[in-house]
Amino acid sequence: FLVESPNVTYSKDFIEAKYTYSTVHVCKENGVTKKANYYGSLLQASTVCLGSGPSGDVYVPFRDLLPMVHPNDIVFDGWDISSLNLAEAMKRAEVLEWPLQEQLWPHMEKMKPRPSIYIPEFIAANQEERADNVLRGSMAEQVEQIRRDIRDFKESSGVDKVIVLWTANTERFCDIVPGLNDTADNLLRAIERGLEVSPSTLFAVASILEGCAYINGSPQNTFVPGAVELAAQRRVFIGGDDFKSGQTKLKSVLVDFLVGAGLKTKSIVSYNHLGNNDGKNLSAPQQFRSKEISKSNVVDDTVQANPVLYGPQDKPDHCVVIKYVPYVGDSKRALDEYTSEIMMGGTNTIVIHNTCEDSLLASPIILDLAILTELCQRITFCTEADPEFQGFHSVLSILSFLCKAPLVPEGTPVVNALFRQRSCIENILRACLGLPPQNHMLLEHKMQ
Ligand code: NAI
Ligand code: DG6
Repeated sequence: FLVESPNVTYSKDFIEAKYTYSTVHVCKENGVTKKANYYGSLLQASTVCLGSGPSGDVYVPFRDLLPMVHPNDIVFDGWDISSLNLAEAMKRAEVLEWPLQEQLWPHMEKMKPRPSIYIPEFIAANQEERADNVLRGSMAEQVEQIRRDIRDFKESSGVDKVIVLWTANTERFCDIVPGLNDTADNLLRAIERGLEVSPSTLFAVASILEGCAYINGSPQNTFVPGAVELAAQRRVFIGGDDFKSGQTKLKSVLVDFLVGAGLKTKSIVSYNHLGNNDGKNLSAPQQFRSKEISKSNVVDDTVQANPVLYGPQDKPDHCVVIKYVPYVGDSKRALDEYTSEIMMGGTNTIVIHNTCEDSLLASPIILDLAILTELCQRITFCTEADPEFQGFHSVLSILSFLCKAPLVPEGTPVVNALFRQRSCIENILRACLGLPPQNHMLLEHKMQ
């Protein structure tokens, strides 16, 4: 063949070609390396407006409103029915990128979970294969061991306080049975006799008896009436239930916006699929049911607050679907459709598709829960009518912002709307400083 080109000439002895060579030189600029942060933490990564100064509004980090524990100062310990050390567990979870895992490995591999209480019928049967780190003995003996573990951790770590948080598998709901779990005494007796008490409730009892606050990050009814009564008797904080991390957090904003704007939301359909171990456990019907209940009640208070739109029996259709799809791993997909009625027979449909690492949304919430609980342990207040200083009720409803199904003292209102929940925390912390609540009126800017 012959190349016909102005850049190529043929002679008797040579082929001469003019060729422009290009390649790519890459150099790393300083400052592009990722740094650790606490994004997603209300306390560490969000701000509050203190008020106005000469050059406009003044914002401070939430964490600076009052003296709070810094997450870097928290010492961690825990239990797991799986014996893997935390480095191996991190590898199995496939959440963090490999270079990050390599950096964390030497720190994580030294941490090994303590053996835990395993009662197979409370979680999915598909979890059995990982249960190789379990306590033996009677139920009462196992609770005693958990109490010893808490004391041992407190002593060996030298920490000032211990807060216990359930972030283990979702369990099935427990029946509330008179004589079994309806009072503190009955619950303690049921443990002595080895009757039906869930592992998460056994941990709650052990923590409360050790005087440690206990938070439930999962949806099941860990706080049976007997556990709530025990916490009140011992003046120990309990909080929950179920971390409010992604789809539900958005729902508690969006429905508040729709109904608050006078649009009549008629149908909410929420699909999720995920492929992490949480998804695997939730693929069993009873565990899914716990999560379905927790995810479903989140719009109730907003709907009930608007009798202009909704009659007493009237509420939107609300459907929650969760499917286990191993391929997507921790990268959970949440697909939502909100349909509302608008003026003159019109319909407004909003569709959302959210993809996010499930675990990385939950982790900062865990820190916030512990740090806020610790702060609340140091707050007391009194009124003119009741001048004796007292702390918060043992059911710590100020944690609602962080929970899908907020636990509140009996007979008190449940608030799900996210920004009402946030204002509650902000205004209580402001009150501790003698600052008035944020009213957003900005009257000074509305005068002639
Ligand atoms: P996971 O399945 O990855 O981790 C749960 C761990 O608990 C496993 O290592 C398992 O071996 C262990 N476990 C099971 N039973 C135990 C017991 N009796 N004692 C001690 N350890 C036990 O689940 P993931 O994703 O960490 O979620 C944990 C909980 O938090 C689940 O209930 C989940 O529904 C809830 N949650 C998670 C959110 C998220 O990750 N975005 C958000 C909201 C709630
Ligand atoms: C599927 O919904 C799995 C669940 O455990 C969720 O990942 C978790 O509860 C978070 O739910 P949400 O609704 O706050 O995103």
